Amino acid sequence: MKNLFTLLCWFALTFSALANDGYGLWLDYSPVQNTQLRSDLSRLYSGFYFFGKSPTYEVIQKELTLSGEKMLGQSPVFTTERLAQTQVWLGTREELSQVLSLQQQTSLRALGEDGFWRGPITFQGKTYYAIIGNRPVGVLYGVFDWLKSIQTDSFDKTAEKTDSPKVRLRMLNHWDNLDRTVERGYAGFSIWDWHKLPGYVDPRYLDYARANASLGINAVSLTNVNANARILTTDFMKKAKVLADLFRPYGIKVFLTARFSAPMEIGGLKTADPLDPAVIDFWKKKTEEMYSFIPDFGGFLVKANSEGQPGPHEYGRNHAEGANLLADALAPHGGVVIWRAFVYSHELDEDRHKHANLEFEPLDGKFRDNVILQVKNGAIDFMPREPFHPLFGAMPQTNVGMEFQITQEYLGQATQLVYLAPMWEEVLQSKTYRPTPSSTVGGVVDGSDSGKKLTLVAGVSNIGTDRNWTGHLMAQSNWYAFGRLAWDPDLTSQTIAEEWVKMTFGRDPELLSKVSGMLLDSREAAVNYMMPLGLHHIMGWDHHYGPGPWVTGGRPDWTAPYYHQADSLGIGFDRTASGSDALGQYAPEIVQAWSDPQQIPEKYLLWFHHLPWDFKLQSGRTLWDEIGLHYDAGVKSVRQMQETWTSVQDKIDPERHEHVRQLLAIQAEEAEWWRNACLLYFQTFAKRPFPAEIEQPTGDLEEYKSRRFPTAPGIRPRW
Ligand code: BDP
Repeated sequence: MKNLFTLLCWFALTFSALANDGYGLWLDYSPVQNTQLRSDLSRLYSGFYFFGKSPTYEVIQKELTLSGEKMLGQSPVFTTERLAQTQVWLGTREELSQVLSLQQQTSLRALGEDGFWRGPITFQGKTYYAIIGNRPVGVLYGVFDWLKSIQTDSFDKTAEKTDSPKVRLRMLNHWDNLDRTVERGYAGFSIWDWHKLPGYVDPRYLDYARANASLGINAVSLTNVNANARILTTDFMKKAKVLADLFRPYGIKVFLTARFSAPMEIGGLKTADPLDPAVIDFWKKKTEEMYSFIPDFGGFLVKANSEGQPGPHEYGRNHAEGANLLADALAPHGGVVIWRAFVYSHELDEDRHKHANLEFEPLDGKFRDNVILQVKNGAIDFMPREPFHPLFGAMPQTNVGMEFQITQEYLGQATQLVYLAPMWEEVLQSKTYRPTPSSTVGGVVDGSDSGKKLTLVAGVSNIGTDRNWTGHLMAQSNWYAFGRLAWDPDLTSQTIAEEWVKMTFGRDPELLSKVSGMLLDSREAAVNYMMPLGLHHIMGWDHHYGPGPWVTGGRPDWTAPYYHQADSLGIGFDRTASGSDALGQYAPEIVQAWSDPQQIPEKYLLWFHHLPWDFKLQSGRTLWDEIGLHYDAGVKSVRQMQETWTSVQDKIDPERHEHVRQLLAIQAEEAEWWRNACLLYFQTFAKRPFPAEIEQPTGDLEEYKSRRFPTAPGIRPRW
């Protein structure tokens, strides 16, 4: 008996040592196997010298300690002696000025405040490896980049590397409520434990900051855009201050969401009119108080006059007047207002697609310089595929930032593997033709086409209290990809996928090509089994889980038939000049090409056109048949993903493999559910048989319609 107990303990210990629950993200630092590299690194880790002092350098020391122990089984040596024992030099351009040539200093300066240089420097006959930034945080970014090069097998000690972000604010938006529920959160509860703050500081906050800094994310908004004014009370400012202090050495600034009616809710005023002197004074004082706690506070993120949130319209004022009120309060402190363009009226719009442009374009030039308009990637709402939002390129005198959704509200939530970088890449690379004929969304957003300096890429976070942070382990790749694209919107989804796979699962070539292949195919698979050929907004009511093309009731623009418009003649939303003319909000080049159903990319077909079921597509097949083929192809792609995953079983630790295996099985069922339910429903209009080559949809449409998910996660709070 005793022996059995000992054996069980041994097993438990051994397997817990092997177990990998994904907590370490892409920063798990697997051991370096290559002997030459090991010996080079071992030498480098034997002598780090910092040219200055900074809390950020302490962060770097911790990261070097962790990485040294995990990659080499060796603790780094931090020397106080600059020359003899030293192998690696770390510091800012200014700190290293005595050892850098003027030319080196000039080229470093050109990299901007977050840029870095790393490479060999020869000084008095000895070569050092140096990592230099213009600020300590640039050094931190350089160190993370160096560690990444080791983890992705691309470190060359003789090569120089420079990099700097193309976007100024690289920001996560948490939709976290003060009671720790997370709107559209699928990974547990909020990691911000407001109740225990400021007294208790969860160590997880630091791992969160590390992960963000490793990607160059430099701003976080902590609270839900459907905001609670309480966050602006003194008690909560004290709590937010603790987080801001923790994040500062990692180069991360804290933002908070501001509820427009806060002057009434916590200020005791009778109005929140942006032109009222008492309201102006409230915001001025509130902002001053905020800066007394957080001297580098980033600013406010605001959702106003959208989906029931209060805003300037209540007082007959426009969005610019609302935004400028807060901008003026923040300006003396260097803060920024991020004003969301996700608006649609309380009354039914003729086409919700048009609303933001109708409301914001006339305000171009009216916003203060410290306002950024944060625009979702598409005009409806984070659908699996949307054409880019027509506001990009349409407001040349305004700072226009991007809002992506990392949390997979409409893309499988936490039960589906959907790598989102291909979607973001597609949007960023879309041609806007404005402000210049060669402009792209990415160019408008990063300022290269718009000429703007105050640039922003924001992503709605998918982070929660689950051990693996993101619910689905593979959704870590979306946090990773978001950060990388915010740093450089020109990166490809493939490059990013390969980096992430190497850093997460290791460098085995077969594993790399198979798992990155799965990631890269996954988004198109989801589009196919959910909303192919430009279909959109046909998901389940409210929780948005699963199919719901039949959903009616409430506001028409919250229902599915409003968007798919299926009838006995055909399907799709006519947004051309003969319909709502939302298409007319794009540049003439796009209007011309997309007005023609034969010329528009088929992926956007039903987004802009209502077409007969027998309309012929490029394949020569009818629209009805192609819809069926797309749904079926989506299901088959998921099954392929399952097979691929099985084939790499011996290359991945059992815990993470099994986690993903189970979720892929759920995904396969959900994909079939989407296909069957949507095709059976659309068939009631099309009245045609399914194409013979697809797996024939099974199940009972009435049963699909009757499914209810009252406990689905992430449901929005009721106003
Ligand atoms: C929608 C979400 C809702 C958010 C809203 C927003 O369903 O929960 O509040 O976006 O972005 O996609 O404000």
